[in-house]
Amino acid sequence: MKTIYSEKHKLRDAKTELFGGQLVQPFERPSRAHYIHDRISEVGLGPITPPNEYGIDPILAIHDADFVQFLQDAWPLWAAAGMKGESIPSCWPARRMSTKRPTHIDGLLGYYALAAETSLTETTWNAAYASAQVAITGAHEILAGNNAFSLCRPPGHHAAIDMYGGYCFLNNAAIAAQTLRDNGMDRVAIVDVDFHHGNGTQDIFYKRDDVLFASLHGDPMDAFPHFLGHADEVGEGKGAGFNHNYPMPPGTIFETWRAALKDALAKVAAYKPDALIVSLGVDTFETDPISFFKLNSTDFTTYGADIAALNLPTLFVMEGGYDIAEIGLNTVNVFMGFEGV
Ligand code: 5XA
Ligand code: ZN
Repeated sequence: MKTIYSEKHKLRDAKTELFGGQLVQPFERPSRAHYIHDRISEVGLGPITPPNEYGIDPILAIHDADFVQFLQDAWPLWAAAGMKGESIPSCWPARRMSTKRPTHIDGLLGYYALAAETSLTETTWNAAYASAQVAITGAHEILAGNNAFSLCRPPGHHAAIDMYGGYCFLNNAAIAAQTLRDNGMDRVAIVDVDFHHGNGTQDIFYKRDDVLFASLHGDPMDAFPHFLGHADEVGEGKGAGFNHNYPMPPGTIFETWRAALKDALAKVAAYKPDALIVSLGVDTFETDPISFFKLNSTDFTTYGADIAALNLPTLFVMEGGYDIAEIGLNTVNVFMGFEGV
């Protein structure tokens, strides 16, 4: 299987994440992609190639133009306001407050952010843009008849039409899905196996029947993003019945998780999509530092084979995973299972 990878991911190298009341080194850091890249080379999974340049239009097919412009303007505005550290939101349009778009950068950050852990930096936009190109290039591999892995960094599944956070800026999987739709595919399914609910992807496709979304994740009562991902969120209007959430409690073991995956895959099979996109996060791993599922390294191989049994053109898009020493092994194990090697 071909991997699409851009060196520009290194431009996303924030120094601060708000975690546990402290500013710490972000869990989402460049070495994540390096370990995955190295493991792919080590096992000879297939070629690793740079993305093509598809420009801004496929991004604007998913995200609001004012939000995309904000991502580019945020750092210059922050610096011009004389701020010293990285750009962190500190106030939000909470219940019964105005939702008018402010002009000051502090207000804009709260307007577009869904969480405070994700600092914006001078080169964040460049990395997010490159990550989206990695996803779009992967979608074009699918259109050409090949399965592929888009080694996206920064990740994307929390980014909504006009919101960033949870380490995500542009929704890579959604942009890839829309690329498939805009190039002749009628139906696309996205299965999100990251530990966290893919709130952004759900939000983007919630009222649509041409992209089915299924997400397996930590119950939002206990886990980020806390305010979306419940089982009763099933889609709306034309999208009713095309959104499937599988929230699971702390300590969930593989057998339980796999039963949920099989249910989700059965729904995908019944939908008869032209292609499958897997939002692949390996933060379901038992020693992930910010998650609470109990999958071991072999389980990743097992569920890779489960996904392969669908026999669909499949694009894997990288999301989370923070046990960095094991991220290469766990990610590539999914592909070993998928390819039956
Ligand atoms: O999939 N999302 C993540 O791994 C990021 C979660 C951020 C929690 N503050
Ligand atoms: Zn995650």
